[in-house]
Amino acid sequence: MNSSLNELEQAFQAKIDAEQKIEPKDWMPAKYRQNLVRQVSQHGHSEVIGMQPEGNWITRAPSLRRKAVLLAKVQDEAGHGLYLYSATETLGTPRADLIEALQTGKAKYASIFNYPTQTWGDIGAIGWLVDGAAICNQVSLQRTSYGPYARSMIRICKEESFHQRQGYQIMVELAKGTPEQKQMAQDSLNRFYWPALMMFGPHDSKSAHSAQSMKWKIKRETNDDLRQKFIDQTVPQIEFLGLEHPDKELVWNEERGHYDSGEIDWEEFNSVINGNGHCNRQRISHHVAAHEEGLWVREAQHAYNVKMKARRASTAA
Ligand code: BYC
Repeated sequence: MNSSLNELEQAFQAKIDAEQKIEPKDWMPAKYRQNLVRQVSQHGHSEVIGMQPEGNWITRAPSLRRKAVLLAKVQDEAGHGLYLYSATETLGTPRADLIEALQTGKAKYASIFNYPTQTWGDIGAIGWLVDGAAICNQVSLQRTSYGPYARSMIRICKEESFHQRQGYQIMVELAKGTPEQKQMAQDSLNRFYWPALMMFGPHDSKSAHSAQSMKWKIKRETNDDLRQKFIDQTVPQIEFLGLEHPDKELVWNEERGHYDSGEIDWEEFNSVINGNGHCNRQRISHHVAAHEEGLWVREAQHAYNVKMKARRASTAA
């Protein structure tokens, strides 16, 4: 490595160690940029693809109020996708490249969204567990080293808190309802609990990116630490609902001050992230169809931009 590059890298790391934010025009190592583009764009894809399982229930929500609330939540997810794509674009990767990577399977999105939403209870479980897991992770990402990503997280976390409450409220109503409703809540908890734990990624010892991402403070807490936080906070929530915990091996460990838990089915995790989940193909083909349907909007926006640019040039001349 030549000495000037070495010096730049040292100065970069010193800035990170001093908790200063890295901004778009600052010098950064190519691998820092690449790793951020990967994580932030995949985060954005998760928000956008995550609209599908919930969007599936907008017309079937049990009341007008529930429809309005769910519609607002799904629209928020679209907004999160936009902030995150914009943050990624500040790193020099155009939106079209990000979309292409998603649609061709080069970029991943959270595995949880490849599970189908079969009942209204699943909408409660997603809000409570999926948004809950997302908040656990994203609260720590508010302190991520890249400025635009950190700032987007602050607003996203506020909205996710509302999402989590709406999901838990659905669960409370079902769990305190008729025996059939309570059973629906239990089934949704059973189906979404383990996939929610998978949202935190592989164990630290198996995580390809964690060590470098922690050093660069792209990630502020490890996959296992965040997962543990989520496991611990979910136990009293399940108790309050009066539901059975899906993890039969869960036990309080006095010495650690945390719950010990059963093992995740990593074979299932790997199979889903490699494209073989229940809904992977459906999610992508739906995204491709929606993107093609929206082509006229992008063309109209482009034509308008060209026209406005020409008008500004002629006024300036
Ligand atoms: N699903 O080295 P690792 C939401 C991949 S959406 C799929 O530990 P890293 C919401 C990982 O990408 C919130 N893939 O990676 C929206 C990597 O693959 P590549 C989503 C996963 O990045 C709508 C490989 O496995 N939140 O709230 O250090 C409705 C090795 O993993 C998963 C975020 O995206 C997974 N679960 O750590 C409702 C948070 N886990 O890229 C709600 C931001 C791992 O080498 N992201 N992989 O091909 C992160 O914090 C980190 O990227 C992760 C993974 C903790 C997810």
